[in-house]
Amino acid sequence: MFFKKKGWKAFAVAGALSVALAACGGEDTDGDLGEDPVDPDTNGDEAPADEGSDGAAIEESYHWDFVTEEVDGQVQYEYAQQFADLLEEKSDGKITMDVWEYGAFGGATEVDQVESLQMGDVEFAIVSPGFTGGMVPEGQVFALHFLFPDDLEVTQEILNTSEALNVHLAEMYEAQGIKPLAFFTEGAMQWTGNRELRTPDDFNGFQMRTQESPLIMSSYEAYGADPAPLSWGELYLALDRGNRDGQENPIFFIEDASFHEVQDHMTISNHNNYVAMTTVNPDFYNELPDNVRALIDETVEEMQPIVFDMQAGMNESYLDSIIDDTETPTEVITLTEEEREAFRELALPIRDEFRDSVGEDGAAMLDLLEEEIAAFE
Ligand code: 6CS
Repeated sequence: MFFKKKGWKAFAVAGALSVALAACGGEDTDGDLGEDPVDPDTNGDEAPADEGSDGAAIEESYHWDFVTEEVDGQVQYEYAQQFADLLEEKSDGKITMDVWEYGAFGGATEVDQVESLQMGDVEFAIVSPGFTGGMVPEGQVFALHFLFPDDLEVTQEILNTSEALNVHLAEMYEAQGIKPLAFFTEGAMQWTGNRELRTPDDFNGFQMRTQESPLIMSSYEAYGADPAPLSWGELYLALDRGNRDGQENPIFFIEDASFHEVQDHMTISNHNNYVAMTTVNPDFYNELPDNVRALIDETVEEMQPIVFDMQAGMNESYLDSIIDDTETPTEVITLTEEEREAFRELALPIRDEFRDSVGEDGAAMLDLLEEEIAAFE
């Protein structure tokens, strides 16, 4: 049984957004965005379980594919599984999904998976903006270090409510055949390395593995590193063989992918947070009956607090696993605020690089996002 939490789409800027929400059926059934107790017989809809929230029965059966960039036990895959279960339950078994681990859908890389979504070979995908820098340059806003607040609850609230992201950036993605339905954090990112990373000097000539986005690379070039993109499926071996010196990721991922086993050092830098997007092929989504779309939107909304708690729990417990691992020990250091400041100073000019490279609309989107973030601080 699910109880609706406070509506995550309680957008700060009500006007345009509530229109957008109403159009896609994303409001609570009573039209407000507050907490509503859920009738266990109906999963919170006034209609029975196999009806959409507009009350019309779902007539057809549907079977869809949902690809993720992670594997069993990791945040994205667990999210997609729970999403599929919830949708099946809400639709009384009329909607079922195959959930794919990273690499399982035809051996595709992260970038191939995005292309599968764009072509409609899969209906749903979890996409990390770090792999779409070549397709939607504005999505590189998530590559900017020290942009979002350190407090992840506040960051998630911004991801849920930002007009810059949920309207303007979402439109830019949709124009490229990728429709974001939600943005969620997978946790603060940390560095691992084959040497200690405490100051920008430590990055001098450092072969940093990054995702496939020019601005992620620029961020590390600003620290003096020598970044190069690589799919994460090849990263363990690259770190082990010394083809890459280090990488960035949330703690749960560092541990679960065993990167800590082949890295002697981890730096708690919190220089950024890892954002993922729940996305859908826009043509597929727009052609669905209203009641089916409404059920999808409702499920996306319900998953937001679930995935937040999931990443928080995993990141906390996996830090202990790394610290407690005596067989393949990793020295863990935490940057002081002064040490972080040295990186922040070098990272700030990358925002200008972002503005110069994405054009007027992208620059305006970042301006608005900065204002929204400032309003939370
Ligand atoms: O580093 C990466 O590329 C991977 N990191 C995470 C947290 N999820 C999937 C992604 O491909």
